[in-house]
Amino acid sequence: MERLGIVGLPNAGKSALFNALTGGSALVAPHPFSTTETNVGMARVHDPRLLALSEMSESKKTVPATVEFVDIAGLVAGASTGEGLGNRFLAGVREADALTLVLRAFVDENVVGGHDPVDDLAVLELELVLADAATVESQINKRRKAARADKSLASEVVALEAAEAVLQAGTPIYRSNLDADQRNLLKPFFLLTNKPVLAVVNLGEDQVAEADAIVKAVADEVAGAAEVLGVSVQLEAEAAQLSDEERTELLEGLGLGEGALPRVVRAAYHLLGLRTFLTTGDKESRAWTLRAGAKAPECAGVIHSDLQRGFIRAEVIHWDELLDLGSWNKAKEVGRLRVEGKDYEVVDGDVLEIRFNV
Ligand SMILES: Nc1nc2c(ncn2[C@@H]2O[C@H](COP(=O)(O)OP(=O)(O)OP(=O)(O)O)[C@@H](O)[C@H]2O)c(=O)[nH]1
Ligand SMILES: [Mg+2]
Repeated sequence: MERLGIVGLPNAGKSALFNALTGGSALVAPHPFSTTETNVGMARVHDPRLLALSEMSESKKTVPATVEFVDIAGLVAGASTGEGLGNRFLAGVREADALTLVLRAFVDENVVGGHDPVDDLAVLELELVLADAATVESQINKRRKAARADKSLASEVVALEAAEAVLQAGTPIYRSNLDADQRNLLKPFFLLTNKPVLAVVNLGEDQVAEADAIVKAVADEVAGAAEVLGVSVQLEAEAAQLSDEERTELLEGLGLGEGALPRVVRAAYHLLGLRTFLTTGDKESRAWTLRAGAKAPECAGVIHSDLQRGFIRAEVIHWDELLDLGSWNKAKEVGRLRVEGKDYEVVDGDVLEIRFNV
């Protein structure tokens, strides 16, 4: 299961964000290093397609897809050499498949720490870069030797050398000029800055008017290498406690629409390379998670291992086409259900019914 690590300086609001996303109850406190052990939780992916299908089928149950978030100990300068909770921090980051960097912008004199998100980003990235530089240094000579005996490793050494150069220049791999092939070749080394990144700027409730400018400063800095979202974490955490109606009223009243949390979850889901297929019926409509590129039997296996083992074929229709037709039976009647075999690559938004025999 892929997981998204929540990373940031102490008091950036990581645990507050984690709680708001997952409904968890991680300790949130105004002193540094409140979090010592990682907290793991699931966030629901808000998906209007699922809601529409559920309504169409008059489903008794509606089950959204979920994505796993991990709240990690805070980082301070020197973490790469074990300062603060450095080792726990690095272990937490290493186990994550992608990172959400929480950058603090909110001003609160009762909460220790700075409030320049671009500064936060620089401190975080420096430690991650230093840790990666140490990893590359410890590996590169071994891999050079191995490549003398096995010519197929030459491209890996080239990728390591490219990584060494950008890291020495202080650049995280995710923002470097290394291409996708080189970044893939580096996967076995579990470099921290080779993971995809989403930046969340934690805005104060009083910063709504300046929000765009604050977020833009971070976006300019990362120059397209990461999505950057502004979230008023505390405000949205409070909103998350309310009933659906009260929440909508509060957030829309502040001009925040549905709020930023659903966007954070969707961005995280995509960053992890996750996609959704759907099933719908009167009992249940459900969103299921697949990895980009997965074929029909693998998706059947997400529902139940028997469905993969005994897979015969899938009946498939894209969600919007099904919605236009109004029901699964109608789609069948007018011959719009496609029959797909075991080589069919399921795409995001497909609605499936699996035929199987065990
Ligand atoms: N004013 C304001 N305070 C916030 C906001 N987000 C978090 N805080 C406060 O900041 C403090 C730290 O929040 P946490 O979520 O514990 O921070 P953390 O990043 O998990 O911190 P560590 O676990 O210590 O690394 C708490 O007192 C929160 O109430 C915000 O958007 N506005
Ligand atoms: Mg915390």
